[in-house]
Amino acid sequence: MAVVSQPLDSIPHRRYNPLLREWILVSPQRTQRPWQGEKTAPSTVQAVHYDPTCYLCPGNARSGGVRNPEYTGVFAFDNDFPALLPDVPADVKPASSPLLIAEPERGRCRVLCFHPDHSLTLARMEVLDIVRVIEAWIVETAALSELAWINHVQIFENRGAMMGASNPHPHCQIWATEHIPDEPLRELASLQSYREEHGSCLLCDYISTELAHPEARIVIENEHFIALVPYWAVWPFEISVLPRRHFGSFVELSASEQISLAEMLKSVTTRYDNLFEVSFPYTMGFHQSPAHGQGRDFMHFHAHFYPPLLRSAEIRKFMVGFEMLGMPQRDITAETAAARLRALPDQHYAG
Ligand code: H2U
Ligand code: ZN
Repeated sequence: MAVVSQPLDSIPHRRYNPLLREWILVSPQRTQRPWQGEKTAPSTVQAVHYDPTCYLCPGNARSGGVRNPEYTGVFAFDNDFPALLPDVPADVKPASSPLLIAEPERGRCRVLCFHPDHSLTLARMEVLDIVRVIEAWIVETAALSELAWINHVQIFENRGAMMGASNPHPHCQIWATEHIPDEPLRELASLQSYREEHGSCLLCDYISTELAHPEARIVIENEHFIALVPYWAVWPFEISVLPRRHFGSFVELSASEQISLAEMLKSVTTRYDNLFEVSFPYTMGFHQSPAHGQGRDFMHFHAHFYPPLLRSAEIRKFMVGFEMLGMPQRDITAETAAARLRALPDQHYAG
């Protein structure tokens, strides 16, 4: 591996993602290029607290016909249009070729409403209400992990129409699967081989490296969590949220870590909204240990925020071209993105 002696903020270079064991191309000299392509209308902060047509608001009928209760806190239900089902025949018809491989996949899909108020987002919710959401994530993780045939619980939020959210009501999805999906499986493999080679946790060591130079990529620190733009970030304003303590899953969060995580989620999403003064779109989700033992000691619990916006509320990054055929690429460096996010106020622009 070549050592780069020039400052990385001026020359094209590639950076290694040790969690996914892949490279990403960084082209900081390219940030001034003109844009005449698509501009997407930004999502503004919602003003409607109850929408009679919303299938997630309290008391409303969902599209399958079931009526939501008049819930006052969080509300979880089985997805009416689940991608996975608990009962699938155990075997499929044998393939005619070893290159045509398929296997049944069982799972359960849940939807969790964060709050009865249709207008809210994590950024504009009270910390204690976000703690209620974290408690629900713990309950869902524990209940789904109890199923002997479930091995992974993936919690994720698609925020904003740009990221495919079907509804602005504050909510997330939970997909529990029989197999560990590829992304966390790759992370687990990297964490395991790093531990075997170095005797320590890759993410614990990465946190120490970042804490030694907090001015580089750390955006926010609180008592138990750190939010940073990872050295190998792909999305322009990508953030990882990492606990200082090594643990694997939601069910291991202490009471004070739950409050710290709630504060961190509010701070990260508030800064995101403040960046372009819009309701900032993203996909975010948590990676946690597998449900039944395997890799339990290796996983270091964390959240990934993958936001698509690039230069303004209207200009998004597309993962196309070289990125589909070659490798991921970014223009602004992780350090520039972190400095911009760090400089933003912790108070939401909409008050
Ligand atoms: P997204 O906004 O991330 O798409 O999540 C909303 C989920 O809610 C989606 O998976 C489900 C959709 O299947 N849903 C219901 O379960 N019931 C409904 O009445 C509408 C939407
Ligand atoms: Zn609603």
